[in-house]
Amino acid sequence: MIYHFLYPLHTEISAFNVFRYITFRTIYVSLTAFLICFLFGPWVIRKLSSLQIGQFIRKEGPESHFDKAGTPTMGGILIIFSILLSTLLWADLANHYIWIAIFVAVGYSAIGFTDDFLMQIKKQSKGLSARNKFLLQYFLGLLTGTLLYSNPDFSTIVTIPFFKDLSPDLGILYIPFAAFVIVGTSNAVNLTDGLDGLAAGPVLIASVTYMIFAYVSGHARIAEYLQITYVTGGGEITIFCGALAGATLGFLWFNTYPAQIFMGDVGSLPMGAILGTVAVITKQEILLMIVGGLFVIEALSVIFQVGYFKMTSGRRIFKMAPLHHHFELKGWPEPKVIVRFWIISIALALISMSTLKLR
Ligand code: 57M
Repeated sequence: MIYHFLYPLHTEISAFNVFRYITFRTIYVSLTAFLICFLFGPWVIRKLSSLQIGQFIRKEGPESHFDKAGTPTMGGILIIFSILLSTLLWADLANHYIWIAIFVAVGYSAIGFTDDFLMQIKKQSKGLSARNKFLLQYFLGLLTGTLLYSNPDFSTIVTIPFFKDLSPDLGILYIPFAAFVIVGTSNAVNLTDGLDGLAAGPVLIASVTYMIFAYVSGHARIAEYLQITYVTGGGEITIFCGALAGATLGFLWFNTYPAQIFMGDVGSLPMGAILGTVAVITKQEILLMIVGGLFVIEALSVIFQVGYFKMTSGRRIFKMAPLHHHFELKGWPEPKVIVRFWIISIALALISMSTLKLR
């Protein structure tokens, strides 16, 4: 709203011309989202505690987690509220990519909220069945892919990192491809959210990385110089990445070890889905495998563990999957696992940015 109300006044007050700049609005959407989480966090923690929405800890997990039982969860409600409010304040609401990102955030947080509600409030420890959760996620992913495909300005080519001349055009198959990216990232972030701040840190790093990708791909001259796909109107998604980064940073203030609050599926599912959607909009879909490489590693550790477990009737590759539990059971203190995984995420983000030049 601020953009729509104040920028037009720049003819009378020249200083308001600054509201047209994506860089300026990205800084302030990030600060706004951060402050909303930082200021409302303590109240939300108290409210969730008073409502007794505390984390149920499964007995199969690492023993070190047992004393986490009862930690307030579903803190993702605050994250999503912060992202939506700050975006509505600072983004150009005439931009259709902004509304697609809002649609994904709301849709996936609704799935996560339902899962958390069944698990944490109705005490149905399994929550939504894996099948129903996946079907709902994929339906939303296909809807999002269709919304993008129906936009004549949106390109259906897939950018392959390092190979600037290799850009296959998927045509209508881009719809299921986009759904796969969004659903896969959503579940990978969900699996990663198993230690204090372990998901929030890499989501923060990935959202800052895609903030840069969105800005350069939405800027005609820079996109041409870098020889990357120019996305008409895609630059506004920089603002949404800023909102995600700010909200995640604010939430991390309370979710860092020892966590006072967990985000719940209501936070992890939309965070991953937003990253997947931003990767699709900015035409850096495959690069997400590097930017979000930690999420990929965590998800693959589960796939290999479950597959090997079934093939060998009970033998394991890791002490426990996802990978963060393996290191916990090897004796690494939780903070050591968390910060080392963050370091890996930062390194992967830097490598992904280098691919913009290595083409
Ligand atoms: C998402 N959820 C955390 C919290 C968070 C197939 C299998 C790999 C599925 C997987 C699974 O259930 N994943 C669900 C991960 C859970 O966190 C809650 O869930 C939200 C995110 N969706 O916001 O509300 C637990 O993680 C811990 N946690 C923290 N700090 C945080 O900031 O300490 C979370 C956030 C919380 C808390 O303990 O309760 C989770 O781990 O479930 N299952 C697993 O990951 C299980 N692994 C497993 O079964 N491995 C087997 C399989 C693969 C064959 C094996 O390796 O042998 C582990 N998770 C649990 N117990 N809870 C181990 C068993």
